Amino acid sequence: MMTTSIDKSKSPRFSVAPSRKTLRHLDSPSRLRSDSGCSRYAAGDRPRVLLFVPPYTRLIEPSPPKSAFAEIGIANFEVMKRAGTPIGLLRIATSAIRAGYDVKIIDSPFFGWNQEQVDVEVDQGHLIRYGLNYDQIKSEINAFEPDIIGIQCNYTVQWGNARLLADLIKEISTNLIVIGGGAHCSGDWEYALNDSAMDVIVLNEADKTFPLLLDALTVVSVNEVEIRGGVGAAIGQAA
Ligand code: B12
Repeated sequence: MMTTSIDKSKSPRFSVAPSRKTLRHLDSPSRLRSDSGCSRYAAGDRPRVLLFVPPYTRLIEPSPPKSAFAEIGIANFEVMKRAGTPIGLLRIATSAIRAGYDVKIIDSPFFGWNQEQVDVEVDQGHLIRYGLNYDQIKSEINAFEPDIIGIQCNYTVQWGNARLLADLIKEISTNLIVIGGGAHCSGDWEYALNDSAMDVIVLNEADKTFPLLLDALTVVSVNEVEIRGGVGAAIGQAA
């Protein structure tokens, strides 16, 4: 029998590592306590959690002239729009609701399906951003008055949009805690955390971790954590 060994040092290490110093985040440390969430909990209200799929970007570019595509009448290549249920957010929302939180999901690409704007002109075509615009997102945030905001980033190509949304949220209020999660954040967590305004990144499946993290962010004393489920080190586990 033949065996083959794989030299892992030669495999590509995927990352969106910036070529400059990371921004972390303009020298302010992560916030690990939601003051408004703690006040809500202490007043007998449910802390509020808003979960976002950020607006998305897609590329539209002309087919190469004289190519087989052009010959059969396909003038443009377009990355299709993402349509689908954000299953990951539904799952963490369910566990957060069961743990006593008031949760709302905003699927920006879907809610603003017909809103498209040219984001960047590139060599041959352009990048289009679609979904809710930033004024609409701001109004949603102001209307719901969340304590904590979660951003899903499953696709590395959409990381720039997730990062922009985190900036927008911190512009609204630095007291809002921003949590990132999803496949991209899980795979490239170091840069997701150190080069964005996100306070916490949750790795991999978050069905159990997310409510524990919410408890840790809205708890006033360790005894209270014990009352809620006995997970004193939730922050450590989540980070
Ligand atoms: C289903 C799927 C799709 C579906 C999506 C349908 C939908 N309803 O959204 C379709 C077919 C459309 C799709 C398309 C693409 N996909 Co896809 N897809 C998947 C797949 C197989 C499963 C995703 C899923 O729903 N999982 C189930 C849910 C429950 O899990 P989840 O979303 O990961 O959520 C959990 C955690 O991540 C976390 N979590 C998620 N969000 C958040 C947010 C917060 C705040 C927190 C705390 C936690 C958290 O908690 C959740 C519960 O445990 C993954 C591979 C995988 N195994 O994950 C690839 C995957 C996400 N896809 C991938 C890619 C590349 C694509 C495409 C770009 C492919 C292409 N070239 O066109 C397109 C993009 C589509 C677009 N237009 O933008 C890559 C992304 C890699 C990367 N780093 O970019 C993956 C990881 C596959 C891979 N290994 O290559 N995809």
